[in-house]
Amino acid sequence: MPRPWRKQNTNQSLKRPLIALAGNPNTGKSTIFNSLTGLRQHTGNWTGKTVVLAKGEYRYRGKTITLIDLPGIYSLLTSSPEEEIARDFLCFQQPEVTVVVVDSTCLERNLALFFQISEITPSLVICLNFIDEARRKGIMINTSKLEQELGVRVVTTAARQGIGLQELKEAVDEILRGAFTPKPKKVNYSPELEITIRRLEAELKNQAPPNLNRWLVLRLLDGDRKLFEKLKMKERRP
Ligand SMILES: Nc1nc2c(ncn2[C@@H]2O[C@H](COP(=O)(O)OP(=O)(O)O)[C@@H](O)[C@H]2O)c(=O)[nH]1
Ligand SMILES: [Mg+2]
Repeated sequence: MPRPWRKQNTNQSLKRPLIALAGNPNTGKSTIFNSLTGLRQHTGNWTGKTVVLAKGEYRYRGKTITLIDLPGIYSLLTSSPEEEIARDFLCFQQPEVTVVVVDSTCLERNLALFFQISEITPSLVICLNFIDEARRKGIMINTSKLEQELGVRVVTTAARQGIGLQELKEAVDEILRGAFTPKPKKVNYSPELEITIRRLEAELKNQAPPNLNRWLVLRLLDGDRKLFEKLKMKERRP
């Protein structure tokens, strides 16, 4: 099966920071991708349309950044092809930073995905897009409070109008140059589950590939066989 998301094994591409755009469908990911990379990618979200990952580049503060437009997803827990591609990309390609693009007019539903992704990687920026629509609807968002609560940078954008994209690039770069270390708020499960997670993490430490994360441990506890097989494949790879 072709895997368009696998990193090319060239020194050139390995040195470049890899940034992923993740989020629900229709939150403006492709609009942001197109603005930052200058590539023309069709926007629209009929089924299957964005399953092949779009990859582009932008330059910021002397760095060339590789940007990936992940397919729109609502959750990491079901197994539609889109969700599997996005999940596998985040788990196995380990982008340096993932930007979770959120529709500011329905924050609650969109943030559910943020919490799932934060179990895969802490290296996150939240992009509150559609801020123009939110304002039009009289929705006010206290971004500094949200930053405190969630432990990551929150940037507001109106991507169609090109507003806030400079700030978004800066928020990503702050992480890349070590000026800010995101510490996303952890989801706390029941004490029993937390103990089991820790035990499994400790047991797998010496066997599992280095990209083992809390989310994978939870899926293994769930008995996700397919994911288990993928992990074994990763282990065998030199
Ligand atoms: N009003 C407004 N429209 C936006 C904004 N960002 C994207 N759009 C529009 O929303 C629609 C969906 O955007 P798209 O980039 O395809 O979303 P994706 O599914 O996340 O890739 C398109 O018609 C965009 O022009 C924004 O910040 N404000
Ligand atoms: Mg899109």
